[in-house]
Amino acid sequence: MKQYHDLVKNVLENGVRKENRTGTDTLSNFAEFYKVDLSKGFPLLTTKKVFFKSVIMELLWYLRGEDHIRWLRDENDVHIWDAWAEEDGYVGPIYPVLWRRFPYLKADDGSVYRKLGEDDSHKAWRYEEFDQVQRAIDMLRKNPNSRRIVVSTWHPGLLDEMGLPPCHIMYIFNVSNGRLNCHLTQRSGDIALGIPFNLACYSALTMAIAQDVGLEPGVFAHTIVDAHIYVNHIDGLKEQLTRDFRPLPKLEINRKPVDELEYDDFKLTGYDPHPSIKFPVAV
Ligand code: DHF
Ligand code: TMP
Repeated sequence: MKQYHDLVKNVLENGVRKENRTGTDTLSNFAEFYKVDLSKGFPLLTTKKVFFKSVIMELLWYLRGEDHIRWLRDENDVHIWDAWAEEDGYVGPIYPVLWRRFPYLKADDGSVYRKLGEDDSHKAWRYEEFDQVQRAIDMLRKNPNSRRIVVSTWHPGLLDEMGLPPCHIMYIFNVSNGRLNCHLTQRSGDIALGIPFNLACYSALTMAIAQDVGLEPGVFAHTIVDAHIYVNHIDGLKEQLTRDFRPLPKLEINRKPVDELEYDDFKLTGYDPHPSIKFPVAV
């Protein structure tokens, strides 16, 4: 994928060295953007092996609405979230909860906030959960031209309860010529480690939702606000840049409602990558 290699080159050449909370410095560019056409193959990098199973399991875990990693780590042996979880698997209200059970309050009269200056002490407030993914699917069916098909994961009131505040802070679906496009806004992106996963995960999500609502997959577009390379990833990435591109694999997803999808419904063919490259993760 040329787009990914261009991103790597651009940050290697122009990145500004920055300290950060992890103790490993980064080279960082502000506001990077690229897009890929999902009709031209599935964007799983071919210049290093990306673990497809981990990508899909992470996506299915996001769709489950849980606040712990037990299904991912203990039942499915995927360990990419282990470092951010407590021993019993608790990670707090991160993506799965924010996608499927975004918390808010509602009063017995239907109001969802206290109007400025209002005395609401006579109202009973209840905890409610908002399923943003289901709303997106419903809107894509009923009103695909809507420009409001947004899933947002930034909840200031919950940040202190999270193992890691969300990096993917919103995604927007957009339908054009019967094709489903998705734009992801990422506040912070680890180019060697996280980005190849994120790009594949959201591309698979777009394809999974497209088949459910009867659209063709379109474009995946990605904005990364702090796009960075950890300095201990530079050598590995330079090695990766010397490798030649191979044809992209194909992903086929069985026709099913998104909530019924399992790993075996995702069929990847023609994936023949260069060997994996070990990049240490900054926790
Ligand atoms: N922190 C940092 N510093 N960078 C990240 O990319 C990151 N990603 C997170 C959580 N925190 C993070 C969630 N996503 C791996 C991939 C994605 C991911 C977390 C970890 C990872 O370890 N990938 C390895 C092994 C893959 C596997 O075993 O399946 C890789 O080589 O790609
Ligand atoms: P931060 O919260 O200080 O920005 O650190 C988060 C790090 O994790 C940062 O390097 C970005 C990276 N990251 C990704 O690139 N993709 C992901 O999906 C996640 C969860 C994190």
